Amino acid sequence: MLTMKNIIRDDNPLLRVVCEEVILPPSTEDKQTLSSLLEFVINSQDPTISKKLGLRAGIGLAAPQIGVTKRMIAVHVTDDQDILHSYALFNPKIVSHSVELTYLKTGEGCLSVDRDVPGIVPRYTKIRVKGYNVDGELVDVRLKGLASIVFQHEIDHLNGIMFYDRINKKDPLTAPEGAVPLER
Ligand code: K1U
Ligand code: NI
Repeated sequence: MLTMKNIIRDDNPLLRVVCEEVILPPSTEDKQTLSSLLEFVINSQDPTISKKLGLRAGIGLAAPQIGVTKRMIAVHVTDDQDILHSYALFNPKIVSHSVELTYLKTGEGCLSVDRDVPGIVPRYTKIRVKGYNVDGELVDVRLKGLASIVFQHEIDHLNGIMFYDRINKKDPLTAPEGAVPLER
């Protein structure tokens, strides 16, 4: 079972690696790694388990954050309509996206970053993602709102990109023209 000890921090160069595709059908080891990512995120949202294990609550996690530089992510997030978006995917890929941009009004956090980094992180409002579940079956999903933002944050990890790389350094709190703020 993963704990905070398994999560590397942003001084670790592994978070800057462009991760390798997972060979499908997945090996038993890759399946275990993928399942452990989702298990961590679910555990981190359970008050009893997270207190016992000392977990920081998360809504997503990517394999490089546990030092595994392979293309695997987990997302477990409930949207504003109380719909749960729970996914564990190999080789997730954004196949299309909206022109419109959005951003979280409160900014983004990251389990690999132990400090607050204020600033607007522009994201696509809507995305379509294809990937493969733990059994190696194709998953094709359309996402909007917070789930879309979390997917983009996790897929960025697979490309060695941190959320603060996307904050405008000269003007961190000015949104791109037309970008729609999202409250959560
Ligand atoms: O990738 C990660 O480090 C996880 C990260 C995902 C994320 C957060 C915010 C915007 C985009 C992606 C987190 O989960 S940080 C914790 C967090 O934001 C949160 C935790 C519990 C409830 C609600 C939010
Ligand atoms: Ni992160």
